[in-house]
Amino acid sequence: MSILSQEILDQLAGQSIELPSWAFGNSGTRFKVFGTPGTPRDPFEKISDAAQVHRLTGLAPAVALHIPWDMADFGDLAKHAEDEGVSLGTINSNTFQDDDYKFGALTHEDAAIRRKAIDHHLACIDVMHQTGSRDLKIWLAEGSNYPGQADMRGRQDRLHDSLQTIYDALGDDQRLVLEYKFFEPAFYHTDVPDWGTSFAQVSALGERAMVCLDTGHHAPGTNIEFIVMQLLRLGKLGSFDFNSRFYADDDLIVGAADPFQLFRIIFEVIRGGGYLNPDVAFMLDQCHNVENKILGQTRSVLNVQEMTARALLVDLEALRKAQLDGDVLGANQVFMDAFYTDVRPALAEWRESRGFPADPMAAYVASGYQQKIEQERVGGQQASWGA
Ligand code: PSV
Ligand code: MN
Repeated sequence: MSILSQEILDQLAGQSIELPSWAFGNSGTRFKVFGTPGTPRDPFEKISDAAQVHRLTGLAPAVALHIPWDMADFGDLAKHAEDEGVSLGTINSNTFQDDDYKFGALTHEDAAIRRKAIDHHLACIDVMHQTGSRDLKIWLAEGSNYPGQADMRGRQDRLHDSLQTIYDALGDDQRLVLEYKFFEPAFYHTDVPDWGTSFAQVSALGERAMVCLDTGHHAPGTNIEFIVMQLLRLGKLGSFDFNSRFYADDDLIVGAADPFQLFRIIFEVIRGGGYLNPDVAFMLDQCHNVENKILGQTRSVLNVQEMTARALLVDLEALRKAQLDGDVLGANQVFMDAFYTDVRPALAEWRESRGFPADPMAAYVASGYQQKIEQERVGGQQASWGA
């Protein structure tokens, strides 16, 4: 008998994780972006690659776009996605690669530059109407490098005004999710550095404004699962950008650096009613600088599934009893017993029973898809984040 009960398998069957289109393009560090044979040249090829991950795992039915990196005829792109068996998901705005935004975008002192940044978001909302996307995700590269350089209070006030204008332009079934990040590219102050600031800003906008929690955007040692708990408690956790960090915003494969942290986060998602809750989007925000990109994404969704299965294994009754009894080590053991359970054989068996490969990583290698794209995608400009 499987160590995963039918009830747990049913819960796992509903899991979906959105992939970032940019994970399939070239990426790197500020030192070098490496090209790779077979890298997509346009959003259509990115979608085709993302669809492989869904075909192999059944876990990744949607793909997030980044504007303007993924500019296309969006009707055609949505049709292509549908033909490939996936859909278009969150639209990410980009106000971090234009010279005008050197000193800010939505917070800029100059009303004309703020207007330009707002208009970019209105254009993103137009894209959302064409793609059928629900969420507009905003991450701002805004802040200052030296004490005294900027009027932090004024910037916060302008940020509110700009966000309100964008929020008011959303359709009734669309949402704004505001992502925070503690530093980089600004090194002294950042305008949306933490969940509290994001929460304060989105709370002032309205019900359909939520916080996006990128797991890589916290200082070392931060108890991220506490933030997850708090945002769920406040009804403001809109989405995750999953990835791993060792040092800063490394964007490595989720669950690679600290699987136990991913387990703890997912446990709190389940505890707080955020699992299989359409209000909380599970997304990846990763780059694959040196590893195969399709395999990197496949590994990532499998890692999320594995830690979800383990988190669902926590014996909640026993845990609660130990907590109420003040049994510190007993409670911890219940928690750790679930974490240490190897669910991989049970998941492989279950995958096969549903018509997916037991080992999606090996199945990709054997599929010949990689050789095919390396042969076919010759010439043109490989997609990249353009850094
Ligand atoms: C910023 O570091 C970020 O996490 C934001 O989500 C961006 O949209 C994404 O990375 C891609 O650059
Ligand atoms: Mn992110």
